[in-house]
Amino acid sequence: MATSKLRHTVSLRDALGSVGIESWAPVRGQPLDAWLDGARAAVGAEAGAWGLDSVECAVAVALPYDPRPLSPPAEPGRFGSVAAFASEHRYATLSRVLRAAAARLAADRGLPRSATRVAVNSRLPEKPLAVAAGLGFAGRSSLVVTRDYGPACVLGALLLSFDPGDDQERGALIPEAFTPGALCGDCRACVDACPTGAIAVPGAGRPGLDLQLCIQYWAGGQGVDPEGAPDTVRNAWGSRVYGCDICVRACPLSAGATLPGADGLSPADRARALSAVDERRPGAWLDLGHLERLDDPGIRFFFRGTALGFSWLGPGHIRANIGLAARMFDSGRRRY
Ligand code: B12
Ligand code: SF4
Ligand code: SF4
Repeated sequence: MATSKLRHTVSLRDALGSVGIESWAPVRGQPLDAWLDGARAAVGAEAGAWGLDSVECAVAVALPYDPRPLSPPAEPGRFGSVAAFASEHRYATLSRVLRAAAARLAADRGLPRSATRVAVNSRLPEKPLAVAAGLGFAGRSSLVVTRDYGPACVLGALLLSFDPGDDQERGALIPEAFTPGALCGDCRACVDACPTGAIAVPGAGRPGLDLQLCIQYWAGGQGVDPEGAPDTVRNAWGSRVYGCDICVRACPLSAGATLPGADGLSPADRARALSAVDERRPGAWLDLGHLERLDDPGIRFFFRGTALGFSWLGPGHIRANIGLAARMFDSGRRRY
């Protein structure tokens, strides 16, 4: 798309920096075309709504978080945990700041807002875009291990129907970066840490992640019933209400998100400061007794606007997660 001004004053770096994004990289040319082909296949009829045919530059973005466990509240009670990516609504925060950056880029070029699209936890292939951009490589856990934060980050994409120019590309590391585990070397920390054996042992034949064994597949997967999870998963459930931080926490490269800089703040601390007050819900610890007493409208109200409020995760699913967490808590199996 041609811009209405010959010169612009707001670069990609300005726009993303002004909203607090520290890790990002653009994809253009042939790598972008290859990604767009995959994206069209992934979203099918929604390709038009995403404006995929007019994308000239796609920017992959990572927002870090701290995956380490917080101590449960000191007061007596039965508490269930929510994983770090969802205890505060990181997807909402990233989406909001990217929309602000996109609006600034478009306005500076005299373009309508529709010249930009933002994708966060969407149906678009966000992990392959991050790898194509050179933000990181596909880890054994199947998560993108970013250079800056390891897997301890959520990902997003800014799709632009113009080329913002002037910013350097990193480019994918090497083709192997797209194959889960190929660049992990001898490390198998996530394989060993996963409580259900969901992550393939190197050289064992079975590739990637076994979804049927992943706790979060059953806690947050679309259309699955957590009560139907295999015993291996139910026995390792702990008192989780939603999410599992174990493979992220185990990765040595996640230290990049939590190591404090000279000012005492880590990238995860700075990213957390971007959250609006209403994005800091539902919190890392939830009172299981209270949740067990809620009816469906009560559950909907409690989780509205949080990462557990997505339409596909109805109150019945959340109630089943709560029931499993409460049973595990009461039987003393409280691993988080
Ligand atoms: C469905 C989904 C899940 C499912 C299935 C995950 C899976 N690994 O298959 C469940 C519910 C289990 C899940 C769990 C989690 N998820 Co999730 N999930 C998604 C979602 C919405 C879609 C992914 C998907 O299935 N796409 C469709 C398939 C066909 O595409 P694909 O995964 O890219 O795989 C294809 C190819 O790309 C290739 N491939 C396979 N694996 C990989 C890995 C890489 C890196 C590459 C390049 C290619 C590749 O083979 C596939 C066939 O073509 C994405 C958002 C998104 N749009 O990517 C988040 C996303 C992957 N999840 C995310 C997170 C944070 C998590 C959890 C850590 C949350 C938690 N704490 O509980 C766990 C981690 C579990 C794990 N070890 O993967 C982040 C990952 C961030 C990162 N650094 O990588 C994402 C990107 C959301 C976001 N925007 O930040 N998730
Ligand atoms: S999210 Fe939990 S259960 Fe799933 S692969 Fe990671 S460690 Fe294993
Ligand atoms: S923990 Fe090790 S094996 Fe797993 S993704 Fe990180 S680097 Fe790769």
